[in-house]
Amino acid sequence: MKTIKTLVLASTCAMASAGALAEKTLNVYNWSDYIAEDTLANFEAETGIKVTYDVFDSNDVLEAKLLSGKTGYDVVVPSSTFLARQIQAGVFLELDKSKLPNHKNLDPAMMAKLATLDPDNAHAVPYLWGTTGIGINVGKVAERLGEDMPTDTWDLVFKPEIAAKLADCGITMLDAWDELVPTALNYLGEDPKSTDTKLLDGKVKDLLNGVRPHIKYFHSSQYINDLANGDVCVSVGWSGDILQAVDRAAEAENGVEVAYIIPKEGAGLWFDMLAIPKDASNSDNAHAFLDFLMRKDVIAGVSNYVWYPNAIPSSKEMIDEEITSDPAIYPTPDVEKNLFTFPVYGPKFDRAGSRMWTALKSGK
Ligand code: N2P
Repeated sequence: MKTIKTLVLASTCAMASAGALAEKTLNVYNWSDYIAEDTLANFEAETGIKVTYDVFDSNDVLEAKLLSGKTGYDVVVPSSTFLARQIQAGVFLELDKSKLPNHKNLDPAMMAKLATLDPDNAHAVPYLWGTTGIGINVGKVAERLGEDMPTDTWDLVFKPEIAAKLADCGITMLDAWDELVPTALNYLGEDPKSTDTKLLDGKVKDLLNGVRPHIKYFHSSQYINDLANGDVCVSVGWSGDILQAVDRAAEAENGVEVAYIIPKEGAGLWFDMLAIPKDASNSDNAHAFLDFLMRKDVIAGVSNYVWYPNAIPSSKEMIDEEITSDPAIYPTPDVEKNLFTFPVYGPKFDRAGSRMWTALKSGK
């Protein structure tokens, strides 16, 4: 009898401490190079919540985990167009806004736009946003194309005779067909939001196949260091990541000068969203983390570190002027006119797009 009581007591204690542990943990899955050095430590120090932090560099990878139904994560960061169809698939918790007092800090105009993808902004809040343009090694590109050749054009990566001249120093592309296809469509003078599979398997595929021999690799994070070290010289990439390369090269004083370009033909604009998967075991902690990231000092620290703008207008005064005054980061109305958003793809075009991309990458 005594033994049984002790056992019961022991297991009750074990359960209680497991509960306490669960209450103090948070599993976050975010893009790589997408948070300040001290953000997580500051959150842990303020809340006592221990964060386990994993990174990805592809919406497809995140989506596969979300659709499997068991992510093991409490906070994830899909781009808004992916978020829209993931909401339809029912993978997120509805946010409890009573646990998000800093929600009022979000930019109302941006929230109104995002509500077209997430009605009532019920499932997500914006984290950071940016554009998909081109990073170049200024010196090496000028050596190959001549000082007078304009670099503010997608010709650098989409025109075979120009790409051929740059191939020896390395052209790279994001491994994200959902961004490259609209970018190619826009370059071709078509609607970047088109979901016409004839266009995809015709003009778009031909354009990409035409430059395929000149592409060194398709990857969505390696190019930051490669650009900074001078190992590649033209990368289709994300604004803040290329600006991190600019910064890393300058810090290294290695003679490499990197620049970020929003080409004159236009570039894609996207928003990355914080959301809580339905299987989250620590949803209160997830809300606490979202709320922390909507504090102006916290998110200003992130923007200062990763060179991406955020969705909290009052944080702007705490962001380095070097960043807020750069039209490639905070697009001026003139630049904005040239930006387009990506479509939300349905299953048919999604299958066609990834099939085309897989074939392209393998050189078929
Ligand atoms: C972070 C890049 C995230 C931007 N390195 C892609 N949406």
